[in-house]
Amino acid sequence: MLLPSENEYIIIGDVHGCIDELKSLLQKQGFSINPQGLLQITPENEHKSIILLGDFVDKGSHEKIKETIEFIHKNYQHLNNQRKRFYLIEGNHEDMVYRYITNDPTLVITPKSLANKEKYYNTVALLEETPHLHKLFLELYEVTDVWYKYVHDENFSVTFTHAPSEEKYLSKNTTEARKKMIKCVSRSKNPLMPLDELIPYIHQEAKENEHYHIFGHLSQENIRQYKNKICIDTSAIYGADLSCVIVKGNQLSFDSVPFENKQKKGSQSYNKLFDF
Ligand SMILES: [Mn+2]
Repeated sequence: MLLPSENEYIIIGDVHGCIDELKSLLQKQGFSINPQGLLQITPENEHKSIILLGDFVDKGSHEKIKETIEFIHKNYQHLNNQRKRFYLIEGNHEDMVYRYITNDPTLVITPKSLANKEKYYNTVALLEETPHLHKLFLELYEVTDVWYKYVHDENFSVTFTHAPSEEKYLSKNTTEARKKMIKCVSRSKNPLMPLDELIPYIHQEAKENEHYHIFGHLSQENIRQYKNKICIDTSAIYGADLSCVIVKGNQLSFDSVPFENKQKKGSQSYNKLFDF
């Protein structure tokens, strides 16, 4: 979906229940939050829009995932009241949680998949025991998009997707392309393979131009950029940072906030992108 180019965008990487860090990052970017948990629109920030790059659920604690869903839902309605200011991109975690809670018939249930459901998709149990959150999640899922594209002019554009994907799939709406933009080949199934070998297309297709592709999904120690390819998943839930990119006119800038230790962090051995 094409984004209106006259606005400024704050695009935030994989939240995974890091609600405190999400609020801190938004506050750092000029949004104060009122006692009801609503982001305040002011003359200083009214031209700014917020995009979450996918994977706002799972990995965090149930308590924090609950707060995250409620905060996003409330502010999605609030910020989009007058014009659209809040956008959600679908990540593989939203996709899988949706499939589990709607009993997707294409999900093959095996002992392994049930173990995975508990291990990787802990939001499912939370939604199954909390009808109110189940409803909020479904409403959010319905309004997600798989990609957004910002075009400033013929020299500068930015495409946003959750996962890195080959360029031939970017901004396409076929079932295959949508799948590829939501999830790439799994690292956990190929633990010994360097990431740059696992998804070689990302560096091979990278170009020295200002038609950027910004994605998350691959938790990294810091923002990773190679030419026009940028990963902004900086592992908030693993105790590192929650990061965003700000798009204004034909300029990109970055910002981050650290993990606040208000919930247990996950453990992760980093598999570095653009490690050459
Ligand atoms: Mn992901």
